[in-house]
Parts: sequence; C-alpha cells; structure tokens
Amino acid sequence: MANITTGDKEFFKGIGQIPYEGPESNNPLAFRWYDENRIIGGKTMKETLRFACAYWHSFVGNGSDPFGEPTHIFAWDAKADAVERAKDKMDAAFEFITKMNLPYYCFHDVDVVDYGNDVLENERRLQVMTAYAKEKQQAIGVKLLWGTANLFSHRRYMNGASTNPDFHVLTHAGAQVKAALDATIALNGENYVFWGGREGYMSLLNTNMKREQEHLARFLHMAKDYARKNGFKGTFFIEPKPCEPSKHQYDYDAATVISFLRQFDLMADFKLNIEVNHATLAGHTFQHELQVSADAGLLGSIDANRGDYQNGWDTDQFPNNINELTEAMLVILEAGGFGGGGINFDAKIRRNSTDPADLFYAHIGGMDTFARALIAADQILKHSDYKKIRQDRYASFDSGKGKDFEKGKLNLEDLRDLAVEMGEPEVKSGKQEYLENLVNRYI
Ligand code: XLS
Ligand code: NI
Ligand code: NI
Repeated sequence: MANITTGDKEFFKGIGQIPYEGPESNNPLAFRWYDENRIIGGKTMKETLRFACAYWHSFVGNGSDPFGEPTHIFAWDAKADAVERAKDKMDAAFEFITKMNLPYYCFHDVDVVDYGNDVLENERRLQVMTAYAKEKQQAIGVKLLWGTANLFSHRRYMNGASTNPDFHVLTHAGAQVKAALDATIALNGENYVFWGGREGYMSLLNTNMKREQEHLARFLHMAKDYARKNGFKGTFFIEPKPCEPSKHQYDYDAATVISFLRQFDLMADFKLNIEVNHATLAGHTFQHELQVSADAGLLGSIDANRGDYQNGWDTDQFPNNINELTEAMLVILEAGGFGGGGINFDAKIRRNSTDPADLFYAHIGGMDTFARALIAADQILKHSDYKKIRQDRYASFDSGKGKDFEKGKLNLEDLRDLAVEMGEPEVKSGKQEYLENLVNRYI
C-alpha cells in the first residue's frame, strides 16, 4: 500500500502510519496482534479478516445524541459547497484508511456527499464523488467492500422505503438505490448491502404486513436485476436487525431473513451481513447468528461492533471482547471464511472521545482483538479436541440404527421397538465447562 502524504491537507496531524510492533509493545498507536502478512491457516491475516472502515461512523457521525449537540467538530466539514465539503471528507477518510492500513471501506450514498431533495442533483453529486473516489482507490490500493443507500434518515422514509404504504415514496427509494448501485459498480465494489432501516412497522393497526413484505421482495428483485444487467458480479447482503428505528423490522434476525430469501426466490444472489449488536438486540449471541447463516450457506460478511450489557439499544461500540470474538472466529473459520464479505467496523467512538487519535485507538483495538481471536481459533481447531468432542457427541448416528434414522430408513414404530430393546440410555455429559475452559486456554 502506498504511503500517502497529504501535505497541507493532512487532517490527522502528528499521527503517522500505524506499524505492527508485536505483543510486547507499549505503543498505543501500534498493532500488537494484527500483522497483515502473518500466515494463519494458510492465508495472511489481511486476506482472512478483510477489514473495512465504515464511512458513516468514522467521518460523518458527530457525537450528537437525543440529548445533545455534536461534540465532534470536523475540519473536513467546513466548506459551504456540498461537493467541496465531500472532497475534503474523502481526503480525510483516505488519509485515515491509509494510515491504518485498512484494505477496504464501506459507505452509504449520503455519507459520501450530502443529499438534498432534487434527484438529478443528488445523482450528479454522487457521480462527481464516485470519480473522485475512483482515483483515490487506484492511487492508494484501497477497495470498496460494499456500498449501500441510506433509505432511513430522510423524513420521506418515516413510514419505510420499499415497504412504504405510499408508492410515490417507493419511487424515491428506487432512484436512490439505482444511483448507489451505479456508484458501487463504478468503484468495483465487491458487495452491496441492504439494511432495512425503517422496513418494518411502528404499529400493526395501520400496517398491511403481507403487502409490505411482498413490496420489499419485489424491490430487491428489481435492484438485483438492474445490477446484474449492468455487470455487477458481487453479492447482495441483507443485514438483519430486530428493531430500532422501527418497533419491528422485517429483517428481524438471520433465521427470519433466510426464510424470506427462500420464500421470495432470492437465495442465489443474497447472503447475510451479521452485526454483533443486532444479534444481541434480537436476543441471540453473535455466534448464534453466524452459525444460522453458515448452516444455510449464506454467511456473507459481518458488521463488527459490540453492545452494552446494561443498555438495550444499538450502541455500536468498538469490539474488544476476545472471548466472544474467538467463539465467533471458530464459526467463521469452520464455515470456510466469509462469503465475499469481510469485517466492517460498524462502530463509533463515544460522544466524549474527542481527540483525533481516538478513532485510531478504536480501530487498532478492534483489529488487534480480531487478530488475536483468529490466532486462538486457528489453534483451537488445529491442536485441541474441540472438534472431536462435538463429533463424538453424535457418534450414535454414525452407524447402525442411528445412521438408518438419518437416512430415513426408520419409522416411528421402529423407534418404539428400539427403545424397548435398548432400555434406558446412560446419561452423557455435555462438557460445557470443559469447552469453555478450553477456549480460554488458547486465548
Ligand atoms: C444500523 C446498521 C447500518 C447498516 C448500514 O443499525 O447497522 O449501519 O450497517 O446501513
Ligand atoms: Ni450495520
Ligand atoms: Ni447497527
């Protein structure tokens, strides 16, 4: 990756390229575990982890919350003209991405450049910025992991976008997705994401759920057909989330989304983008959502963050839980890695994290935690009896009558006769604590 020198325009002054210094280092602006060229399981860490920077949290989110004004005042937000301002922001973004050695980035259309109410003008702005991004990607060697359209912030989308009861609103969602797909394709984006921001309902009293879900499916087919027609070879991802901002969102969790994709014949083109904090909001663990997706062959990508044990909303904190991520990496590695995606940091620094270095600490911590989890998971899979214990647990289905059952050769009367013949089964331990200790031993 080329070393960027931004001269006068340097936004993160005093912070250089973040080096790998190893676990003994005390330098807070160095990697201790993420060594991009280190080979783990036959691939470099860079190839396996495929880290991406999220444009929205890192360069747009200004620290404001429902109770307070912005706390992050960005130097790249100063200019009056929308496109000039967007160029400054993009300079800052690529400076950061380069200094962090992040191979990928992700964006919503409105993160890249502010949108107004004029479709034609919005298209023009995004096209100008797409050309600008293309040059930067080529100069620096950074790639677009995925693009997406923000169909939830504008007031017109308050009742949903493709599930809006008003067709007029739906047309605007179509215009926005078309432009975002054009940008993604022009930038060789490897995937395209649909997170159903307000695709759901606030009250069933005013909602025809069946009709809205059919509209969502029709809309996704249209987007897919348009992208394929225009040469897009990547994967579409749906990002499940149970609620927030809607009371109930149609893409509730992985199992719900998989059933939706199956019902509406979208399985061939779509996979899932699993977000940690969305999993916990749905009452699942991150690992559970990954496993459900992997079992369906639909594990595409992840949005890395973490929630808060006390708060019941999407706090989008940077990941730092090695234990949780080691268990997650076990699922990801056993699934054979990501289906075209990677690890996007859909995470934001806190409202009161106001030093320019804070964004670096946050990403360094997240990348190091994932790297450490990858190393531990790889060791567990290679050197422990973790896989064998799980396999042995099902040994009674590997031969004899158990195998016949799996093959569909038995009926209910056969089960009854076998129960009589074999008598009471012996109790067998699930060894949960043993396995929990095993995971910790490798961390
Ligand atoms: C919000 C989502 C969003 C998507 C992209 O909760 O995580 O950030 O990842 O639209
Ligand atoms: Ni997300
Ligand atoms: Ni989220």
